[in-house]
Amino acid sequence: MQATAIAHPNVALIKYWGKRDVQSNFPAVGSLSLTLGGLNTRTTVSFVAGLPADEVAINGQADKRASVRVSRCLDILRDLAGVQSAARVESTNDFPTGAGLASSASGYAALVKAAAAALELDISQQQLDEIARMGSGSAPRSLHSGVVLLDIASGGGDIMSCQTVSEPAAWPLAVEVAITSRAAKDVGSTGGMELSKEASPYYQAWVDSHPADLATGLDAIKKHDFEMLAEISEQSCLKMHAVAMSSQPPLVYWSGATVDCMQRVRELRRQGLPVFFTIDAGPQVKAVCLPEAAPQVRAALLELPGVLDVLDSSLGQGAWVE
Ligand code: 2P0
Repeated sequence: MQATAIAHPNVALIKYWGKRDVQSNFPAVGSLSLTLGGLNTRTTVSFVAGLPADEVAINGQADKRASVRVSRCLDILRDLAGVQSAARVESTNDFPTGAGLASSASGYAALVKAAAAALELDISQQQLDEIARMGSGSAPRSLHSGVVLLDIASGGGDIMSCQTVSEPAAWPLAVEVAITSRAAKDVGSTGGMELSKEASPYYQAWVDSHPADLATGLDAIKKHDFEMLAEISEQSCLKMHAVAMSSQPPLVYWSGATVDCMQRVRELRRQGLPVFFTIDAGPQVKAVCLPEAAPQVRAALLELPGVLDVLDSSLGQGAWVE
């Protein structure tokens, strides 16, 4: 009744921001993401007879806040398996946790993968994607390799699909992650999304214009058109942050160093280097580039004051059982 799984975090190029339904954690928009090989979450789940309640430790620290969502995912899996035992969950990340690096995505992907294996459950990928989504809206994407599309049915009905649209070898991309802070963020994604939905005058425009952005992103991936992907990805990122910033109270996830990185990346692209930026709910900047440009991008970001480190990543595989 024990298994270990490894999952990579992911970064969305066409962003998810906002929930159609909070209870089922169903997203208001789809998303297109890259699974980030080289960054790892490793999670062991052990179902222990007689344990009074689920216990969760992240990087060796008991985490009571994560426990509610973890138990929500485990309850569904326990019901399917007809098992009642509580579980001990131990998860470690080899990258900064809770600072806009999608640790919740890789965390819940590894959790459901490990728990399903520990329970020897024979369930479909679709079911696993949906259970991972109950933990974190971006988690199903980390169950899949390369470039991943999380699509939702338009017009009601909580139907989603999540699949690889381009395998890592089909169009290799590199991601240089500029770390500008190691602190956990003040407002998490869930709170930020709810605030944006309630209090940003731009929220509905974001939702309404999203399907066209997703279609353009997909088209760019299919055509291997880097410039097209760069333009639509930067626009989706800036739209998402405009929605967050226009909430009341405003949500600003950036630091001065975040803006410096964005400017530097745009300057590099103007000079002909195939690179663009994207930023999630935190101050780190992800520079997406063609692999041959990665060393130059990395060196340029490391030169900026305020950049503490640059992590190397390339497209990786979906979560797997160790
Ligand atoms: C994304 N983010 O598409 C967007 C962009 C952050 C900014 O998905 O509330 O931690 O758990 O469903 O999955 C992060 O959101 O949020 C996220 P919940 P999650 O990558």
